[in-house]
Amino acid sequence: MTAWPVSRGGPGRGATVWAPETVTADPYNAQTPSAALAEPVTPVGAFFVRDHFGIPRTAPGRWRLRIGGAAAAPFAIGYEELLAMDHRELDVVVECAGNGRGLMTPRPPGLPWSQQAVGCAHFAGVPFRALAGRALIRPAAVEIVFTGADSGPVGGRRTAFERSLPLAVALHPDTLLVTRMNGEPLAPEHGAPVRLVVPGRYAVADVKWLVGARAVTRPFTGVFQAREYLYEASRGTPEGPVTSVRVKSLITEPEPDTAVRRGHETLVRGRAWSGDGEPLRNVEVRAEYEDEYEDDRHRERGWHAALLEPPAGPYGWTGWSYRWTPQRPGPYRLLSRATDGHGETQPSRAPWNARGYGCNPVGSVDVVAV
Ligand SMILES: Nc1nc2c(c(=O)[nH]1)N[C@H]1C(S)=C(S)[C@@H](COP(=O)(O)O)O[C@H]1N2
Ligand SMILES: [Mo]
Repeated sequence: MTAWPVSRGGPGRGATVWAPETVTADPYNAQTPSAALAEPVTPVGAFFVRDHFGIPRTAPGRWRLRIGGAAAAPFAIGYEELLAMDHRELDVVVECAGNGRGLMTPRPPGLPWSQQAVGCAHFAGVPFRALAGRALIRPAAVEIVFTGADSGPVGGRRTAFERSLPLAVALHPDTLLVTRMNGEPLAPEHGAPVRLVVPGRYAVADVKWLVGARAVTRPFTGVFQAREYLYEASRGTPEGPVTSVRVKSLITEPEPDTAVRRGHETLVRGRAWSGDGEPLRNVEVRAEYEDEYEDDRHRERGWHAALLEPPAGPYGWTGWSYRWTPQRPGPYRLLSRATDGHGETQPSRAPWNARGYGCNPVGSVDVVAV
């Protein structure tokens, strides 16, 4: 696992080694430590990992990406050739569609993520569009199917991790074949040597260890497209695929269960983001005293506008802050609520669905005023 020391600063605090918090060992799944979510760019050594199968290791010198299917001029490209092409750099929030599932009741099946299967990285990559142009994709094509080098048994059959994108999304200039994350070559667990990054979509779209891209003339029906990653009202009643990231905010400071001083200003800080490059309209903060917890009658009052930092581009997250002075001694719940340019806002409770996707309730941290 890549991890390196990062000085956290502050009196009495030594260097901290970032490492994701393991959720399952095999396949490897780990979440971003909450302290790392306070960083404007999530360190690679802290970044959450979501793997369905094992991590395939391909030396960059042996890596090939095959582009074909419904295309008049299929071809394969190697790593050096890809590196020599024009790269585009973007800050992108990568969020697992199941992020927050662990907060839903009853708990849907799947990894029990709290709100830490998310991070924001600085990516550099070649727009897929540049390669698609060379392959001369046929007009009949409707989607591109992207294939990872990883595979494993699904229902008794060896299955590769494959996901498709509608042609227009695949050909969007911000859909990237990524070679670098935070200025370094991709780490093995994040898809080395090349992965797809589709800004604004849940991260299941971001196929790691990318080895194939084929144009298809009918919508793809692979397991990870048509059986998994669907919103379902109840088991077996699909309401559509997981696509755009839903608007969300998190509180990163103060930390949960810490003491704040009554009559003194406390800085409440956090991050907010939305999908599809949709700008945030606002982030609001509300402090509830213990007797108001879970009391929906009060829930529409007492929201205060937080100060937004300049956004890190259309797909990054936005830091925000609010100065709060607790008046009474005792337990408080701090809540944060982001609204995007479409007017989409975070619901007060986790929006339940059978597989636990798109869980974006208001951010929440409990503290005690002393
Ligand atoms: N090849 C491959 N790509 C994959 C996956 C996978 O299991 N195999 N998992 C997907 C899911 S569900 C998520 S949330 C992201 C996680 O990216 P990360 O591990 O770099 O954070 O990778 C996506 N790409
Ligand atoms: Mo995911």
